[in-house]
Amino acid sequence: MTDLVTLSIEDATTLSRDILRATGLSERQCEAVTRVIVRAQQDDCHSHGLYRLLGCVHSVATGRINKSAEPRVVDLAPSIVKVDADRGFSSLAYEHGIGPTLDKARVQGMAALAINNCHHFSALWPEVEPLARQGFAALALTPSHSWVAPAGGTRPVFGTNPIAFAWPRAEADPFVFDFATSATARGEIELHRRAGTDIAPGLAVDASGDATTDPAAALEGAMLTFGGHKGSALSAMVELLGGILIGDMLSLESKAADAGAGATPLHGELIVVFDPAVFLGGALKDNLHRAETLFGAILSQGARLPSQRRFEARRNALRNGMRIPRKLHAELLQLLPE
Ligand code: NDP
Ligand code: PYC
Repeated sequence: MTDLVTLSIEDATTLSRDILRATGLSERQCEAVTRVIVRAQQDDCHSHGLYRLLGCVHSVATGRINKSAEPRVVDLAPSIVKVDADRGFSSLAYEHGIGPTLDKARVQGMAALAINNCHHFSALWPEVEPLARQGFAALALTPSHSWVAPAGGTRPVFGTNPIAFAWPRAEADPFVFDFATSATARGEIELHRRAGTDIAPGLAVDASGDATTDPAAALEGAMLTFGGHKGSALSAMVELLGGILIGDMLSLESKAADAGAGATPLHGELIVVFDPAVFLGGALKDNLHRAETLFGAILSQGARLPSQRRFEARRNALRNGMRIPRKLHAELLQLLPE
């Protein structure tokens, strides 16, 4: 017996939907959350794939998630859409707000979607990659709970604060990156704790501020930013743009509001969409072609583009299904109704 179980995309979708339904979450939230979870799993993003169902179920059980949340879309300005997620998961709020945001970007050349009051747990690339496939460039960022120390410090201030970016390519998968501004996502450290394996050096300090490779000590202490002061400054930027600018919580405030419940963070998210067709008009094609020169210069020396691994994993999952640890599968089955 292997330690892995293979699931088809249909199996994974049904499993996720049934688990979420059993929590009492509205059908529309179950569907929206399932879409991002299955997309992450099929791209081999284990930290934000089916594993996240454990966190979602726990979060609903804490009573902090609004199970019947109805996102409210507000046309705030010629280039700004705001969505109040009504304390539901971010995924449904994103789905409500992105259409009107794209409409504005097509007219103004750029537009922002500010999501407020959402519980956020997902990878960000599922929010920007589809936009690049429609010809837009897009940037997304969101705070989380304060788990990360600033460069030079040892006490948590920042969230793991991911930034995702996508750029359209006419004849290839879009250029997409998506990473935490911490040295690794917290979910990756949690997976090490579950597997009983050490984390790499340089990712975290323990509660006394000493370097650690013990995942449990790292989760109790503070994670570190990537690239020292550079990741630290980017993380602060995420707090300012994805928190203060849109009138929502900082990661420090989200963590305080959670009061130890362990629910997914409650805060805001900012997505900025650019329409190259408006910026470039008749020169669009030539300029997008120049971007290909850049990608070619990267690839021609044996380097890879971000998301290349994901796209390959996705093609493989579509052919052969996705593999998850047997232990996780057993835990997930336990969450299904009798
Ligand atoms: P990783 O360090 O695993 O990957 C970051 C990015 O770098 C990916 O786009 C990846 O592409 C790319 N990449 C990795 N190796 C290379 C390479 N050798 N050459 C070129 N590109 C490369 O990400 P993190 O651990 O920082 O984050 C994982 C996920 O966690 C993200 O999806 C993020 O959105 C999510 N997250 C969500 C949070 C939230 O609050 N909602 C908080 C923090 C993280 P590829 O995938 O193809 O390897
Ligand atoms: O993995 O750091 C993380 C994370 C935080 C919120 C969702 N994912």
